[in-house]
Amino acid sequence: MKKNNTDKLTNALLYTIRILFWVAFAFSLFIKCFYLQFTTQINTRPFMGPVNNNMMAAIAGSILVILASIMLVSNKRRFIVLLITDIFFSLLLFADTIYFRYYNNVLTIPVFYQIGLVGDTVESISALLKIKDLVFIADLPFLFAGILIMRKLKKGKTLKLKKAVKFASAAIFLAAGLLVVSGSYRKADTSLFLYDHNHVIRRLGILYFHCYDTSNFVKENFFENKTLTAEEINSLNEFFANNETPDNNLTGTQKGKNLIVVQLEAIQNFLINAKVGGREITPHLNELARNSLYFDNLYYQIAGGNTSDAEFLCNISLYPADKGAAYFRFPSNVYFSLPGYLKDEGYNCFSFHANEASFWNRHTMYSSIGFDKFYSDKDFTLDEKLGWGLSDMSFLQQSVEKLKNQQPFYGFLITLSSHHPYGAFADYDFDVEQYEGTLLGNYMKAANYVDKAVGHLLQLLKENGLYENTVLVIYGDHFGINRENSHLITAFLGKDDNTYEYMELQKVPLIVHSPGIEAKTISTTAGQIDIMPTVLNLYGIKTPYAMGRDILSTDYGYALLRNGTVITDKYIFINSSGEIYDKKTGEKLDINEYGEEIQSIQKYLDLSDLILKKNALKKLKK
Ligand code: GP9
Ligand code: MN
Repeated sequence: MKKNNTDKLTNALLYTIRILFWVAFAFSLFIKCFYLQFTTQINTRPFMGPVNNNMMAAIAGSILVILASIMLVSNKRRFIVLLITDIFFSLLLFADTIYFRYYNNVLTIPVFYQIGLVGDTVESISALLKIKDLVFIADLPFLFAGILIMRKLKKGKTLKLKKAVKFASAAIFLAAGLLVVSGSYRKADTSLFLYDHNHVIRRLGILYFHCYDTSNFVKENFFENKTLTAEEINSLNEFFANNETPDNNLTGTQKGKNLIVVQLEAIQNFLINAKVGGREITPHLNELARNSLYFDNLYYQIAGGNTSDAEFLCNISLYPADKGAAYFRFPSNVYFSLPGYLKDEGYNCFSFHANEASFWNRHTMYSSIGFDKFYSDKDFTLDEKLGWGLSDMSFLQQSVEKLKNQQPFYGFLITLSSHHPYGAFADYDFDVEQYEGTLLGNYMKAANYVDKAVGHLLQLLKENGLYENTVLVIYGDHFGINRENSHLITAFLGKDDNTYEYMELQKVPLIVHSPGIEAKTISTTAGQIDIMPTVLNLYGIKTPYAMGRDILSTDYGYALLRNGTVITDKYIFINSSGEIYDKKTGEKLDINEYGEEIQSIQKYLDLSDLILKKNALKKLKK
């Protein structure tokens, strides 16, 4: 009788401890996630608010899903698995937090591939630690004690959970978890997920993010056949063999000089030399264009990666990814990049952009392609705010300060002030006459401001003794006025609003300036993909794995856009409609005359996709 009572008591105690163990696991995991979300400032106070509530619900739902899967483990191992899972998440969330304090990003699977780089940069993890981080291990002594007590009470017996109970409870937890997470997903603003991992974490929590990152990685890496066939290798080798850069009269003339490449946000080519009310919109760029190599027939080739695609085209000379952003999908591929080539020549290579380092996954991509350091928003003093953040004027000033003692250098500078929708320039002092208060008017004002900033940059280079010894490359990343509103530009320019004129507006300026280079306007049709081979040839550096060409070494130009549209010196072929226009007159042409050439150019997209999806340059590398 007495023994029976003791057994009952022991069993009751055991059940209580088991339940407490589950609760402790779930609760402590929630607290750790919560701590991460706020200590990183991915989420901000007040704790209660629509975004934070939704994030917390998603974390709770994710924990329910984790609990459901552990319920399926055998009776014997279930609590040990719970303990191991707890340790796993403690380590992961702790590593995320430490990594975030340095990089403003949590860990992703591609980052694990570059862990060597991380090791080099994070000199001392201890400097990043905070006493509060003990929260990541605070529960462990209790869980260990729980395991020991349960062992003792069980005395070798295994208390069995009936199969039906086990599966039923797992199913209930799983259904509840998925319901909560999908509810949160529906409520979350997912529009920014494409640009920045931190937006995913802010809205759906760190656990959802790791699941999202893992599934993206698995999809990209395990469900795609990555083996290159002999035929694929041949077509790649053949393409690159035919794409070698010949020498021209400027080859090697800029060897040893510094390089500054400025990517201007949303600056289209029609702005160059355009006037409003008799005033030039971009007087500094116009003057610079007159004194430089000015490419006035260069098309932007961006796709789903927008600004980051322009960077990718310029620094890597491959086409952007077929969907999404190459910066997110293929950051750990082998690339032959502008910073990579210049690093081999002993250059110090830096990228500058006064926005969050995580935006477009820049931080991961930049370290992967060989920039020594990425100066992001945290590295700049926010002494003048304009639009999205630090003003271009101050950005360029601070960037030159950081660059000037690092010669020989390659500085890649991305401006930000002239980001759509240009409202920040509504009161800016530049008279746009009848366009005052309109989208186009504000865009012109923004362009005038960026132009002033470029003028300031030139002055800074002169003041700091860098002008003579630096090649300055300036180009626009993509359109500033979207398709829907492009009739505003054609009306301003006094042109018809039709497909041909719209296509002619999809050009960005490219200016290559060096006191040693004679000025010339080059109207060969080209794309952003051609920037790297063109610029590096000036340094005497060949680019055997670039898909672009040196614009100065060819007299027949073309630009292939990511949507399959092909523009050559002769025609503009619109892939979506099959229409073809004479490049100079806009008259319709007969597609049959050019079909074969168009198809052979369009194949380059397949080759570029092959390089990205199968990491082909790793295999071709001699
Ligand atoms: C963000 C900036 C703008 O950092 O480069 O990006 P966008 O919206 O133009 O792609
Ligand atoms: Mn942009």
